[in-house]
Amino acid sequence: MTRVLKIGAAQLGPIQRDHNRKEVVERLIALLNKGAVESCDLVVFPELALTTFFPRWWSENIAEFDHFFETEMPSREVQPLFDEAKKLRIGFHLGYAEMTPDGHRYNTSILVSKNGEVLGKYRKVHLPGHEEHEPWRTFQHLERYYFEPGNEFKVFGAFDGVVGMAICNDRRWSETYRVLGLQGCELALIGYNTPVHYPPDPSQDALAGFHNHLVMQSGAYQNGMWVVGVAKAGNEEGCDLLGESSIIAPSGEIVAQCSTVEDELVSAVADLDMCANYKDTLFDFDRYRRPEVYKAITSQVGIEIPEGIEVGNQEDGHLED
Ligand code: CDT
Repeated sequence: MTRVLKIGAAQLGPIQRDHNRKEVVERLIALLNKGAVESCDLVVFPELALTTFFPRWWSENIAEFDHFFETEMPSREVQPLFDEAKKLRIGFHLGYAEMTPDGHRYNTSILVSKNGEVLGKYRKVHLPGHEEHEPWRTFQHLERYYFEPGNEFKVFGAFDGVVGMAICNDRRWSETYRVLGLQGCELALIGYNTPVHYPPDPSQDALAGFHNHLVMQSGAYQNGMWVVGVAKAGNEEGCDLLGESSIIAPSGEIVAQCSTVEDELVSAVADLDMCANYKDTLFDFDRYRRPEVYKAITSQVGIEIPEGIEVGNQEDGHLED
């Protein structure tokens, strides 16, 4: 059996605050059709792909932003996307803001089969930014106010392989890929909304693209998996969002990359059997991993410098000079 998939990374340009779901779903359908022209089996849309990135604004009344959330999936407005994908026999990945019937809010993504069936749901584990109003910022990043965190990285049997999902900031954490990798993940789907400007440390702005690829390429390589990272890009409500959506092979190499900050689809053939080249050799977990040495990774959250180490006070070092 060959396990070769054609994957489309469907980058979105900006979605402004007054754009409605109908307009956005039409754009998603247009990208899906581009995917059909390229014979894609799976099209990957970004994080919060139905709305503007609303956590950039503070509201004293959290419910004021509830209209950015989906209370069901597919909703009436999103149903045409499911219908078109089923008609074209293309699976897809979609990020959106989820409101549960009992009022919990999550930053969520779903994986949908070629038959239009929801195969899996993931709720973002690493919520970046801040909880409180911080008016000094050029724009806010209030994911920790608007969302509750998800609590697991899961994989799903889909597209003849083992597929996992992560969302945006998750991609910066090596634990994300390793926990997926330990479940045999062969394809990780990651949507993102990444402002190029990082208010707490603007010296990182020039490195936004470098860091984006650095983390996803190393995650792919160190776990022998394909990684598809897809942006919502461009100038959204005055905030520049990074593009550079890419499809990354288990070798860590980028095999396709978007060149604009607009709606754009790039595609690549992904051979899932290529994962074994890495999973069975250099990164043969069974043979080489040493979990008994890694205990701090699950027992500890922050940095704990061992007792007896006084930073900046070593007699034999040069730190005092
Ligand atoms: N959406 C998202 O997770 N964005 C973050 C921005 C980090 S700055 C608060 C990211 O890691 O790209």
